[in-house]
Amino acid sequence: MGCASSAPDRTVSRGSSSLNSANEGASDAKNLKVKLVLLGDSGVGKSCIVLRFVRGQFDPTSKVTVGASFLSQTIALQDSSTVKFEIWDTAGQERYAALAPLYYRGAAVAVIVYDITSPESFTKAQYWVKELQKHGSPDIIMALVGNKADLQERREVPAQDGIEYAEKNGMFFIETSAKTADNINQLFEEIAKRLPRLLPS
Ligand SMILES: Nc1nc2c(ncn2[C@@H]2O[C@H](COP(=O)(O)OP(=O)(O)OP(=O)(O)O)[C@@H](O)[C@H]2O)c(=O)[nH]1
Ligand SMILES: [Mg+2]
Repeated sequence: MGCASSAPDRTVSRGSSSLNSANEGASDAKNLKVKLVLLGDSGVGKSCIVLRFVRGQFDPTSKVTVGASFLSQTIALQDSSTVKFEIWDTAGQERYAALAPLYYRGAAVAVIVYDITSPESFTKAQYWVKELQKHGSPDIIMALVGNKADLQERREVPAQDGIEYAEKNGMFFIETSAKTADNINQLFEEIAKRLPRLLPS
């Protein structure tokens, strides 16, 4: 079973406040809805990151994503506002590369993932950053994610390389592990904090 396998579209609230279901369909000042796309080489762990975030699970036996898969998750922030992430988890295999614009077009957030044990995947992440700079929304929020941080002994991409590349490109940087859950919620919480807020009417 792959990490994205048949995970249902679920809404879960975290933190002290509960969801106001009447507001789920639309964005307002307190309840944002954002389109988020994950991009990156095949095997870096995109689907596992989503599965960990949405269902709190990790599946070590993985199937590649075909085309893309969609899940959503709502988080409650400390100020009692909520953010509903509508997540497009794209397929990293080269044969699906031409489909990517269908998913990143109109996305408010792009999460670009590499594997800290794979320099090739770091190069591929830089390709996606450039592609989004050329063809993504001009105000897109980009996060650079070094995943598989649990595999320290096999690390080939120094954290400093990720930090520097992200800084140069105005991105937020974090290292995660979908396996241990390290920094997975923090990734989405940090993104939520960076979203432009609608002014209350
Ligand atoms: N050790 C470790 N393995 C991970 C981690 N995240 C994912 N994996 C493993 O990496 C493999 C690929 O994970 P996926 O999430 O399917 O990769 P993907 O980026 O979605 O790949 P595509 O769908 O082909 O684009 C699986 O065997 C996972 O179990 C992690 O944080 N640590
Ligand atoms: Mg996948």
